[in-house]
Amino acid sequence: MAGEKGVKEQTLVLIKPDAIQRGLIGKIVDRFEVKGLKLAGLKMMTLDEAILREHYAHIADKPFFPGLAKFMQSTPVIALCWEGLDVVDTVRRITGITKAREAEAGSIRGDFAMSVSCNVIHASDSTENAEKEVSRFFKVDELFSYDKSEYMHVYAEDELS
Ligand code: IDP
Ligand code: MG
Repeated sequence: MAGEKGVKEQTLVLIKPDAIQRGLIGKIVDRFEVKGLKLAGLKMMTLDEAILREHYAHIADKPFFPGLAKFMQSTPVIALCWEGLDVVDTVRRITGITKAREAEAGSIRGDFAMSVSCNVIHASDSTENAEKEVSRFFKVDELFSYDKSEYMHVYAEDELS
């Protein structure tokens, strides 16, 4: 059974600096688009210390954090808000596990990366965190609500309600 948000559930993806440098933006966006997800927001931004500390609060005391922060600030990142039924879990599955060289083939990290820290994208790990992260990276007027005609082919009628 779908979560209470149904097809309007949202999640945050960040395209990280390694993917920007390696020219993978289009390929990464394509994975989510062809899956049938709806893009609700997209922007390029540089991450300051404050947003990084908040976003990575759960690992801010790890020895690798300073290196990770430097990496995440080495280029702008691209923030995307994707929408769909159970989208948080779906996007995590498409993303693959943190240690990219061991991530499942077919996942984005499994197909495009080898590193633990340079693992091409971030994806929210729970519906609770997704809500916080979407509002951390997007202002209300940067998120868009619109009809996607393709949805009538992506979902069954009862899943859309
Ligand atoms: P996740 O991105 O798969 O959710 P988290 O544990 O939330 O993984 O860690 C956030 C990010 O911190 C990872 O995507 C990766 O870039 C970096 N990271 C996590 N663990 C390590 C590590 O052991 N060494 C270096 N970087 C790490
Ligand atoms: Mg995480």
